[in-house]
Amino acid sequence: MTTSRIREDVAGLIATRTPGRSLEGDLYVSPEALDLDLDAIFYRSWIFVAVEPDLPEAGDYVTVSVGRYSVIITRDDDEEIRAFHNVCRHRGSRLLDDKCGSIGNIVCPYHQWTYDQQGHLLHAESTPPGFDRSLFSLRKVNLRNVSGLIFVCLSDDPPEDFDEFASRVTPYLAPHRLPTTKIAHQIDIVENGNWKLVMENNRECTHCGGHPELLCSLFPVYGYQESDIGPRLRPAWDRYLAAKAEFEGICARNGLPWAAIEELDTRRTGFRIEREPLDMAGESFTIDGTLASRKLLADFTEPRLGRLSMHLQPNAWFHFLSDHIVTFSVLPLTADSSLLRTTWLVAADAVEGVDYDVDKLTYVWQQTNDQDRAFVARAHAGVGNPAYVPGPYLPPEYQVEAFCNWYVQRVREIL
Ligand code: 3BY
Ligand code: FES
Repeated sequence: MTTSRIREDVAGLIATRTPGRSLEGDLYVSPEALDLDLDAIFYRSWIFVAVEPDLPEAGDYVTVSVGRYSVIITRDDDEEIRAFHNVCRHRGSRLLDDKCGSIGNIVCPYHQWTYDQQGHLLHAESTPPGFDRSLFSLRKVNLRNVSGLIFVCLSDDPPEDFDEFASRVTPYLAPHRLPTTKIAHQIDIVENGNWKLVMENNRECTHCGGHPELLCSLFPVYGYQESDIGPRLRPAWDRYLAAKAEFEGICARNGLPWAAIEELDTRRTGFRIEREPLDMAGESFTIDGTLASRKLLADFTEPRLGRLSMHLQPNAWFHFLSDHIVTFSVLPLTADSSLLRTTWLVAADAVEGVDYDVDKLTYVWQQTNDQDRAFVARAHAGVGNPAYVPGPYLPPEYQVEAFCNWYVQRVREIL
C-alpha cells in the first residue's frame, strides 16, 4: 500500500470517529497509525523528556529516542541546557549511545569529528583548504525548561502556546524548586500496549479499585463530580470534601495556588493542573500517608501540602508533594509497546537510609505502575480483537475523552 493510501485509511477512521466513544481498534494497534501519531503528535508537540536533575553537573548529558529521532540534551560549562540531534554532520553517524553520561567534547566514534558542548564543530581531519567548520555545527532541537521540567520539540515550527502554558503553571510548580532536587530513583518499564492506551489509563480513576496501595493516600474520586458519586464512593467523597475544605486553608497559609486549571483539549498544549489533598496522614504517597522523605522540599515547613498534579498532552503527568516529586513520561516504541519512565526526586540534601528509604519512597508507584501495566496490556489485547467496537466514555472518564479529542484534532490538522 502506498503511504497516501494508508493515510486515507487511517484518515477514514479518524473522520468516522464517534465523539464520546473510544477509538477504532486500528488506531491503537496498526503500525500505520503509529507512523501517523509520530508525525502528527510526537514530531510536532512539546514532549516532556527529562528533568534538570538528570543533568546535575556541567558536561552531563542524556539521550532520548522519540520515534526515529534521537536527541542529546547537554548541560554546558555555563550551566545552560541545550538539545541537539544525535547525528554527526559528517556522514550522519549516531554520536552518543548511552542513556546518560558526562563528556567534555562530543567526539563522533566514526571519523572523530569533534563538537564542543554548544554543538560547534571544533575539529575534523583531512578537510580541504577553505573548509568552513561553522557550517557543520550540530543541528539544534528546540528546548524549554519549565521549573526544571525539560521539554523538546522536533518541529521547526513549535506550538506557540507553550510559553503561555509555562507562565500559567509556573506559580504552581516553582515553589517545589525541582532544580534543587536530586534523583532518588528512576525506572523504565515497557508497557505491552499502544502509547494512547497508556495515556488513557492515566486519565481516569474508574479503575482505581485495582490500585490498593495508591488508594491508601489518593482519594478514589479523581475525575468524579458530585453527580457521578454512587453509594460505593459516597464515604470517600465526603471525606474528600472535608479534607479539601481544610486543605484550601493550608494552601492559602503557605501561599500555594490550588485551583484547577483544565484546558486538556481546548488548546494545542493541552494541560490540567490542580493541588488536591491526600487521604490518611495527608503528607505523601505512602501506605499510611506519612512522609516518604523527612527532608521537605524548598523552604516548606508543612508536610500536608497534598499533591500538585499536572497532566499534559501528549505524554506526561506529574505529582509534586511536600517531600518528593514523581514524574512520568510515555514514549511510543512500536504500535504495540511503549516506554514509561518514572522518576522520583527528593531534596538534594536528603540522605538515603537516613531521611528516606528508596523502597518506601517508590513502593506505591511501583505497585501502581505494575498494576497499570497489566490493565494496559489487557486493553491492548482487547482493542486488537476484530470483535472490538468502540465503547462509551462515562462521565468520570471525561479526561480520557479529552485526550482522544485532543489527539483527533492533532491528526486532523495534518491530514
Ligand atoms: O496518576 C494519575 O494522575 C492518575 C490519578 C488516578 C489515576 N491515575 C493514576
Ligand atoms: Fe561522524 Fe564521520 S560520520 S565523523
